[in-house]
Amino acid sequence: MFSKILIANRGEIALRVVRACREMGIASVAVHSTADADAMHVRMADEAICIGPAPSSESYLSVPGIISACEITGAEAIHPGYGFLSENAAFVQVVEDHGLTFIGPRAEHIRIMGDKITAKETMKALGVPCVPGSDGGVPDLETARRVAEEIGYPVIVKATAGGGGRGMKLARDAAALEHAFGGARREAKAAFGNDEVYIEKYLGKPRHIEIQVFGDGKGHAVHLGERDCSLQRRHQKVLEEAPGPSITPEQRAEIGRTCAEAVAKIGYAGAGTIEFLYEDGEFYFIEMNTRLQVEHPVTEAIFNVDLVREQIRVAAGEPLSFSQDDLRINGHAIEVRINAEKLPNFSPCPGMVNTFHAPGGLGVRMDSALYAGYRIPPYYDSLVAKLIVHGRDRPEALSRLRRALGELIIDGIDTTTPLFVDLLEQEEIQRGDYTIHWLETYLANPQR
Ligand code: MV4
Repeated sequence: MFSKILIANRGEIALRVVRACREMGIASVAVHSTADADAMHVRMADEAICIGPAPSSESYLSVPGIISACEITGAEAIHPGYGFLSENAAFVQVVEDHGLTFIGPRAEHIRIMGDKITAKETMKALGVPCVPGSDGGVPDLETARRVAEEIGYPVIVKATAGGGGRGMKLARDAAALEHAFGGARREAKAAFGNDEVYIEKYLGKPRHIEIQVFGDGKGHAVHLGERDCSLQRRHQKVLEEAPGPSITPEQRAEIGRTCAEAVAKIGYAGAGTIEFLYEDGEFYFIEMNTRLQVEHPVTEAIFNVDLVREQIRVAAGEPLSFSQDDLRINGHAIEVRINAEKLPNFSPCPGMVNTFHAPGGLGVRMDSALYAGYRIPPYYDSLVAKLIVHGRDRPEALSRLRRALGELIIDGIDTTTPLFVDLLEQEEIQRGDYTIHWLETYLANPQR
């Protein structure tokens, strides 16, 4: 096992990794920008090193800064958290070239899943159900027309270097295809420097269901069920829950086994998330994320596992501490993302937090790096807290969420908290009856 781990991240996720390290008897090293000298992850870690100025590009994304910090402190492994360098295959290569261990999958697997066409080809070959579409890239409009006629309209044109919704264009009919194809290419070229695109059948009212998988890097893997992450605004998740309200135990077992077998076959190491669109009882693969996700705590809650501890164990060459048969779902969990944003426009709202009180009690978890007197810097992501509730069933989790939101106090800045109080009153939320489009439709029609 490692004696010291460097955490190449900030905020609540850096704190999350510090906590896992401490419970495992591993020393932790925080890195930070000059803007984060007073941040909680710096205070909570055993050691801290400043690696650059406020902009992420010169600090949290600085490969020389992070490698140097490992050399100075004697850290043997790097936990990347999410975002920043967590899905950067070139970084993983540099880490390994310096005799350090990356706590995550191999560079090869990050590379495969980072290219959406190779990800889809790989998953299809491994028996994972995919959205009908082009086999690989679509080089020209003529090919695009042929593919679209074959699969039928509406179709969606996507950038192979994309993900998270950028470089995506919908074509409702043949007349709209030329514009969509050209637009997707241009956007992809501008955003990613790569204009390769592919085409899929457009699904009109799906849910976003993602399967949590975990591989030991030696050909064994398990799944930890699904999360329903359909409640999103502009491709930013807002609320996530597990298990998915629409998924039956039989469906879970089948798609879960398919996913676990797929990642086992490629020798995948560590945590991974296989994203699906789910419509009319069918799963359609869209993308795979090769990192720990923001919403991992809902899975931790219902399976009673520590996913960060498992990441560290696997990276150190140890076996997973559970088998598929050990994994049983207990109850229901919901996470809401508390962002430092002003409603109704979700405009960033950094600044001084005067009062901070985290809710607590049975079934309540708050992952946050906030404290009273902390000034939220304007340079980074606006996520400031994740409130995760766990109950014996979904209604209990919902009432616990309502109760916990009532206890939360964040004074001095605006947050997205009032949105969740509103959402809990909506029938569709109470019933778990929502698609990927529900939230934006709700927000576009001011209530009451
Ligand atoms: C789709 C789709 C409908 N049909 N693909 C958006 C981000 C990227 N991860 C994939 N996305 C979508 N792909 C097909 N074939 C609709 C979306 C989509 C979406 C997906 C998940 C969560 C929220 C979404 C919001 C708008 C569009």
